[in-house]
Amino acid sequence: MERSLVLIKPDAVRKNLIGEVIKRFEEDGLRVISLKMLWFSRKEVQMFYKEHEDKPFYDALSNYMSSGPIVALVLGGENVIKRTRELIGATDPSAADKGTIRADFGESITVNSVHGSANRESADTEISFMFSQIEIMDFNSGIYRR
Ligand code: IDP
Ligand code: MG
Repeated sequence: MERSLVLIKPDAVRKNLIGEVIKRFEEDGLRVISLKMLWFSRKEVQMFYKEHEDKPFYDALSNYMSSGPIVALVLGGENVIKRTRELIGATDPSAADKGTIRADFGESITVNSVHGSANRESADTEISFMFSQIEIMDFNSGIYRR
């Protein structure tokens, strides 16, 4: 079954939205198969977002993502990557569809509350960066059947 890496970013943690964000994924039928809280150093943010190292926003992104604690989740489910990105909404909250997490809570194109993996390859890389294998539940085990 497909997996995605989600980060509840520092602004959302600061605004007390951890439960609200997780609720949106759970209500869509997606499953939390791992979860933890941590505080990225700038260097760790830069490793996580290495694909953006040449972008003009890399420095601002590094500052923002290391400004406070985040919550990292692994979600499992059918089409979880696409469904998660739909629930999160477009990168720029002002352009995101009504009812998406970023439209409801994002503050700017940088401070946009949540990260979701873009594709399977990124999901695998990001999950391995954030979690060890024994921290991730087996989505195919019986406990995840409804
Ligand atoms: P995504 O999070 O929607 O996949 P990406 O293009 O992968 O968007 O960018 C990663 C993160 O970098 C965004 O979520 C946002 O926090 C920040 N970011 C992206 N584009 C811009 C921009 O044009 N200006 C400032 N910050 C940006
Ligand atoms: Mg991205």
